Amino acid sequence: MLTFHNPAHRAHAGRHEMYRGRLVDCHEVPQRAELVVDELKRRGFGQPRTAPAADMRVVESIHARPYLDFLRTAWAEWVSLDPSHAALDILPSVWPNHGLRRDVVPANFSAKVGLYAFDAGSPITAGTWDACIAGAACAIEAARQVAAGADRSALVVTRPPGHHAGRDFYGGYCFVNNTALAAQALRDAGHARVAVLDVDYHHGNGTQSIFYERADVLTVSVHGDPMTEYPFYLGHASERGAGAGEGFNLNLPLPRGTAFGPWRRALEQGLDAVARFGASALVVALGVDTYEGDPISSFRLTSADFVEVGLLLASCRLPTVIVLEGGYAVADMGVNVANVAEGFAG
Ligand code: SP5
Ligand code: ZN
Repeated sequence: MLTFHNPAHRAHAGRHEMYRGRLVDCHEVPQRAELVVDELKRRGFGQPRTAPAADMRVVESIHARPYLDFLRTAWAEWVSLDPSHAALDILPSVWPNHGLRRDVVPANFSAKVGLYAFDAGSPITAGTWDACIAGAACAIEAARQVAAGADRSALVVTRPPGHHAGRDFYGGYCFVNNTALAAQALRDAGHARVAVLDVDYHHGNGTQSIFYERADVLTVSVHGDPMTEYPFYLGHASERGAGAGEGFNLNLPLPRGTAFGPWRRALEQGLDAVARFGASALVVALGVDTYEGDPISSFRLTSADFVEVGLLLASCRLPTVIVLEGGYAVADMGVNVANVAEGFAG
């Protein structure tokens, strides 16, 4: 298994996220990726690779240009409004919700933040763009290496995560959709049918929405039921795709408290769908926030279960790119991700 890591990830370091009327410490912290890289090295996966600069043609085929321009320039604009802003994160405070226009990009900075953000838990900081675009580069390069046959599989250790980010929106700690970029890069490298299997605790709403009307990329997500779990407004079983993409999205929501047995049966349903689709390559959105010790999630997978998750994913026997998404039990994160990698590599 090839491993990649994002050398710029530390540049994204949020201070606070809004939760129930308070600003609380961010869950999505730099140490998450550090501990994963450390554990992979300890287990003999070798020094992870880095990637050449992101191919912006791929990035612009997944994200809208005005949205990317906003992400790239947001910090400079924020600080230019008032130099004291340099000590603060960017968080939205107003949104174009029901009955308000989304088709005009306002000139006001706060209004732009609200246009592109869908929650108040995803701070933009001085280095957010640098971290995101370096992560995108890793995802694209991993896909290209796997498509070229350099190895059967690759693991991309990056942050911030990406699966909640859509064509022109961010949220859920995600800004640029690394998983979607890997899938698109596999398509561009000649794989006619690519499957995305999202095993993060949270529904991959961004990835679903990016590919919702496409028949060439199957999206499957096993996640906490959005009736009670973030991101709440997408991820129901009734969402099956639309237009040409009808039948090419599968959601497998599970109740709070789900243990490995029923979770595993849902994953097997997802794997069956990948096989029936006839994918020639697979992208796994790997969140380990399904872990019993996760502070913001409620499934009950153990560290040992993650070895079996890796085995199950490998049973597809497809060229596979695994992209790191969530997981907030920081101290156990390295072990959990490395367990998946070891289970996969056999
Ligand atoms: C990639 C990913 O896993 N994103 C998850 C985003 C979840 N954001 C909402 C979490 C609400 C956290 N609640 C804080 C509880 C403090 N006790
Ligand atoms: Zn998650």
